[in-house]
Amino acid sequence: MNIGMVCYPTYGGSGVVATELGMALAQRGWRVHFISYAVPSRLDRFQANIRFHEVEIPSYPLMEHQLYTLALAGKIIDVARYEQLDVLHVHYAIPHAISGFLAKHVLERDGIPLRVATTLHGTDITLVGLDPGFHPLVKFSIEASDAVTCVSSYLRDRTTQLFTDRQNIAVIPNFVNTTVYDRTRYDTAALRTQLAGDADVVLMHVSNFRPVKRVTDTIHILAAVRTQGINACLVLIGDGPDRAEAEKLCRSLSLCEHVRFVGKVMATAELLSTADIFLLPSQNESFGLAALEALSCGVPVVASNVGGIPEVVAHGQTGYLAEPGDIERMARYCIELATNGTKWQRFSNAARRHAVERFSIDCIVPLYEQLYQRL
Ligand code: GMT
Repeated sequence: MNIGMVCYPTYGGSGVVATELGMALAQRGWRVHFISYAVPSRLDRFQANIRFHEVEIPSYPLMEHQLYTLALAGKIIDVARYEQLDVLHVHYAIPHAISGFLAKHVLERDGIPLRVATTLHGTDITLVGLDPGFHPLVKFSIEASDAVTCVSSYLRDRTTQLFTDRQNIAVIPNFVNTTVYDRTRYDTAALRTQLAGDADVVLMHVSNFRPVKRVTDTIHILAAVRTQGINACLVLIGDGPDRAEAEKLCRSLSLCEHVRFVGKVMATAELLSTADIFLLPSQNESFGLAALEALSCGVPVVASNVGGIPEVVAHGQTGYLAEPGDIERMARYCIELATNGTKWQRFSNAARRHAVERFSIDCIVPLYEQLYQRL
């Protein structure tokens, strides 16, 4: 089967999931065609069965704004026609599902059938899709897709509350490559020293530093942990709009020497494997893929009790959850894990087990395969 995979190529969860899915499918014998305006960040090497098709956006003096939605539809039509796509899988509703719909109907006129599956990831439903200008389009694209999936039950419920009474929306949770995200694979001692110096406890956070991630909360948590006499440091991986504010906060709290800004790194498994606790204090999160990757590396997670996070992190077993913004409680949970080695080990083992048993490629990718077969 030939599968077209449309996603954002940038540093973000939906693109990561699409890329990991495409790579897993290719390994299982499917032919996968990625379609985007740049090579997805995790598609970092040649792989048999995978092709990348770049969407080029034409410019003309008359057009002040780029026509990405149309350029993408045009590229989908081209790839579907010449590579004989059976299924198009679009990740993130805006504008991918609209481009997919357009392409499908253009092809239909030429007698070429193309089935479109849409996976909703988060802010396409909870934030961007709610813009009054986008809402009718997102609603339409959900209803017009041949299949729709959501990455958590929470997101499916929000989708039906906010957009549609469509019944057959499947929940297919995100997954993690538990072979790559496995701390026993890496000899992390030297890396940990490079990242964290002589710190006894390494807190870590990975995100795109958008306001919804509440990155500055991680710095306040570090401050609260350190006031208890714990020699902790914080490693921040990623970049985005709130980085400058986070750096400023470190300076004002005199924490610069204990906070390491790593910037954007695509291969996070080895870095995560050096951490003791992963922090995800988001305001909202439909799933929390970074938390799952941490769990797979045996890193307990302290996170917000919002959205789909409780479907990923089991409170009191693989980590702890608190209300968003409750820095004091999150810090208390970190201190508990940092000062009780037996408990930390128990949580770490449970975290790894939870990831392997519930969210591995073997558990989740067949659900997508069944969906494609059905389409
Ligand atoms: O940040 C987003 O909302 C977009 C998306 C992305 O591309 O980064 O993230 C969402 O999708 C991820 C993958 O399914 C989920 O793990 C994130 O929880 C979700 N982000 C939010 O809901 C804020």
